[in-house]
Amino acid sequence: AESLAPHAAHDLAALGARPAFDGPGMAALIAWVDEIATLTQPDRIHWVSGSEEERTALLDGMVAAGTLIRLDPEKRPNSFLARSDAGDVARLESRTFICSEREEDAGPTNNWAEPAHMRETIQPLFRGSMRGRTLFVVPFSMGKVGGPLSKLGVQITDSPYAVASIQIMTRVDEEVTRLIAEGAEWVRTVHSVGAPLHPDEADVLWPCNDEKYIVHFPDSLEVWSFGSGYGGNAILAKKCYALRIASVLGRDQGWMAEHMLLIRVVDPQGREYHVAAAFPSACGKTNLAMLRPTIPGWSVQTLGDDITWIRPGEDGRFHAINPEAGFFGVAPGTGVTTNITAVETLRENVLFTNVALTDDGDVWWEGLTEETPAHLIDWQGQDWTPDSGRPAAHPNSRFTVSAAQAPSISDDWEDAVPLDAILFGGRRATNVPLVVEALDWEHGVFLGSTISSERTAAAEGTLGELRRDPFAMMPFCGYNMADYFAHWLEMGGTAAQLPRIFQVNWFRRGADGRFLWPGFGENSRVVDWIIRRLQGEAEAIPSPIGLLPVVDELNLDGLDLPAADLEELFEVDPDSWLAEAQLTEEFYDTFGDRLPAALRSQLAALRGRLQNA
Ligand code: GTP
Ligand code: SPV
Ligand code: MN
Repeated sequence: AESLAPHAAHDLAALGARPAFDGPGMAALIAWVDEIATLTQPDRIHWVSGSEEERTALLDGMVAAGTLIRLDPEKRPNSFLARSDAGDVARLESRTFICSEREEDAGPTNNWAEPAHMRETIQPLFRGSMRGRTLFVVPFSMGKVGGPLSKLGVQITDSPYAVASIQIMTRVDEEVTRLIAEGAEWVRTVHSVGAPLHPDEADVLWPCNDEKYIVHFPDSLEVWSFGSGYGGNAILAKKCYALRIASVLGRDQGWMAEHMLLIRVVDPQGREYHVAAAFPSACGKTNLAMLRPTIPGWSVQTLGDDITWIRPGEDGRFHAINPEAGFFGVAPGTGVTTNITAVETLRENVLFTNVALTDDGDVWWEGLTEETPAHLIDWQGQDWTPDSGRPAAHPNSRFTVSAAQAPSISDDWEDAVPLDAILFGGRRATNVPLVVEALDWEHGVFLGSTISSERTAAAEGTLGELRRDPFAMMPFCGYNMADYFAHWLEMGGTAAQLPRIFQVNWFRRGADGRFLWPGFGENSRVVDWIIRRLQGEAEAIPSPIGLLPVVDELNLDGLDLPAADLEELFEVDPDSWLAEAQLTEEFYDTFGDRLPAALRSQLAALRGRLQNA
């Protein structure tokens, strides 16, 4: 392996020449790269082409450097394990900033700093930050290259791990550079791990910096990220661009960028429906996107697992795409019994981060198999046995894999689909029933605005604590959330046939603390009811919080669900809902006058219904 190192490095260095495209946009791109290189002082500049040869050289180079561990090719072909620094394992909301010109445009839920001031703060950090490293220029397309709903961007990064990840998560293609050269619009994103190397200084396996900034300038369509190499902090096309920046573009241009999975549901008669669902981080999007129904006759095809862009079409319907090209999914809990589709997707060509390594050169995480291996190397590279008293994989350990590789992926997954239903959900141990249908669009927007969820490992913070996460967009909305609510209300007037809105909760618990609903594949029973509602074939009964299934309308054939559990799953307790309404009012108050009046009316109407219940 040692003799491979210089060879691989040479191969990579031999690639990476600047593509020779002409056109009005090329000079601006070159000038921007020059400007960032002057600031960050890299040793080399590599223009990423996206070729196979380049990808192989990049991965080989990281294996040689120790950044990646190559898994046993017999067990997991062309797959790799990365271990991050223990202080760099998740998104950092406290270090994430929306630097709009005016503070009120960022709103009370975002960290804000005056743009000029923020530029002054981060410039010194980026100054010389790429010394001893390679600056990669990565052109990417969100949505298929040249597609009608697609958008372009370029990420500059000094992290080869980020390059390898972006290649899976987006379409990295020289064709993007050609379009930019021709004058297409693009978003500028800059990323540095913030760990310059002095000559002769040995690199660490996961370079990063204690000081971290994830900064968005929505007015100039720029993202600057410093100090972290992990996930959404480093793959800037994902949460930073496709949600925070894109949500601002959507507000201004009349479309929506949402934290939603996207699926096609096929009913037993072969009729197709498209469903998008917004659940907060680590609350089941990837799992629902890969749903394998347990009820006969139904099937689900995957279109996307995290982000959906939605536009009103000329046919009076909303049309949706998944702008991503891969899945950056939570590993723990992904197993043969919970998400067999994901397990099959992960057979080869996977970049794993912070999972455990088995003694035979494969990966493992909690929940992958029922049996726990007797010995592992844990996510921090330490010996691990089942009595170590700590998880072997980090709770936010992840897999990065191409979407096309999922056995459930639909043949036309890169094309836009008309949207039939939107689901909102979260992790709620109490109060929220298994499924409830909104009365209309405005009530649905109200439901979305009230989503709360128990905190997960996907971001820093205390696990389990209940927090507000409206539309699952709290950490991802690039502008004032009150304006975002207003945008949703307005979008309701832009289509003749709006998607119907539902709220779901797979996570309600009994008094003894166990989940009342089996979840995963059994969620198809809820999807079945939702689709039959769209068809006008299932009945619902009004409740103070919305429309509930008439219980014998829910297909529970073959499910061993105690009657008491079923009842508890749909219980609506007026007192605890009134207490929740109080919390909603307090949350709404944080937006002051900017909160749309329609939402206050919805809250008043809810209280009225609860008081009469
Ligand atoms: P991000 O990628 O962080 O946005 O998360 P996600 O919304 O895609 O969540 P994911 O599907 O990865 O699920 C997160 C965790 O919830 C995993 O540990 C899953 O096993 C668990 N989970 C998903 N669906 C269900 C369900 O229906 N019931 C229960 N009990 N757990 C679930
Ligand atoms: C999430 O936290 O919602 C993720 C992971 O999907 S990250 O891309 O890191 O934001
Ligand atoms: Mn996910």
